[in-house]
Amino acid sequence: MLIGKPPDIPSSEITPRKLFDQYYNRRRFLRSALSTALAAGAAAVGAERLAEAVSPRVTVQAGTKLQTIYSPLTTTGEELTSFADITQYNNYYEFGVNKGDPSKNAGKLPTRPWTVRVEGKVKQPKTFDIDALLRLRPLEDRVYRHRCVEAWSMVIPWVGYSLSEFIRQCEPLPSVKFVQFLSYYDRKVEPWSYESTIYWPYSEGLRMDEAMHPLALLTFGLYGEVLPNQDGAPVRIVVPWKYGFKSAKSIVAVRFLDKQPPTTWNGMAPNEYGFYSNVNPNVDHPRWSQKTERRIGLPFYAQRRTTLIFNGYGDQIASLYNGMDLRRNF
Ligand SMILES: Nc1nc2c(c(=O)[nH]1)N[C@H]1C(S)=C(S)[C@@H](COP(=O)(O)O)O[C@H]1N2
Ligand SMILES: [Mo]
Repeated sequence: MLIGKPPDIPSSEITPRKLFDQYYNRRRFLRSALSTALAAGAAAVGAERLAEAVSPRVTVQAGTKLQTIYSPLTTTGEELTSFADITQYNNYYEFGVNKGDPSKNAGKLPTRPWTVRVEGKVKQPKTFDIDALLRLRPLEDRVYRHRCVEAWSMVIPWVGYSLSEFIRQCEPLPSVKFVQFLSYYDRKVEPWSYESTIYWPYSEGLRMDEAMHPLALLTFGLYGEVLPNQDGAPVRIVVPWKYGFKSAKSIVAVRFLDKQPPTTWNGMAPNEYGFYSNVNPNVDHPRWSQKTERRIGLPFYAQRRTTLIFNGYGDQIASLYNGMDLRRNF
């Protein structure tokens, strides 16, 4: 974990929330030291670039800290899910179908060098280097609820900035209606992908107005550190009012389109996974209820809770769906 246990607090009293508050306080003092560290990191990346021709693609060391600022868009009031649960209970089918598989198997995902291609209806196609993306905007700490379509949930302190900030840099044409995200796929690195009959690479998409909403996050880290590979390193999408599968991991391409793109889960089972997939307790999955969810990491008697429409973000995003039948457009 990120910080050691302060000597004056018994470990029984340290909730993840307390840990994070302490972590915030410490960071206020450490900020200048951290920006120096970030600059040093950038220099190291430059050196790595030179070595690229002779050395294999590499993974950025787990635990690398990111310099962050507070975001008013953070969701407050709920206890954070522990770092252990966030990084050991994952859906990342390229690395296996069981929750514990990605943390065991994703170690070899090469996260440097890494680029994100921008394609489709844009002023000009371009490619962003991950380290340029990391410096595009100040990185924010944003705590969001995370609701999987499988009816479990977490509260995750992500690090990133609004996807809209990135999209503006992509210069999409005025005719663009949708944006598609494509995940990294290499069957040699991800032989577990054969366990499922999904169409690879993993593909997801959003309507442009959804993607431009400030809550949609281009995500580089969690708990103040670079994303662990199993959580979608080095860059992923997070859309907190939608089921988790809309949030594609390890993005290598972003495509701007005038038509709705094909997406992995919708293509596999369109009656089970709609394109919109807004969290909605009133529309059950054909095989199970969506009315309640299980909060991961709590004692079993405290796990069950009512699922909130739009995962509780309705005040901010419901107007995106004015006049739409959410049963039909599930
Ligand atoms: N490339 C890719 N992205 C993915 C998935 C996946 O299997 N492959 N699973 C999705 C699902 S179903 C969920 S719930 C979230 C899980 O994110 P987490 O493991 O960081 O909690 O990632 C989503 N993004
Ligand atoms: Mo999910």
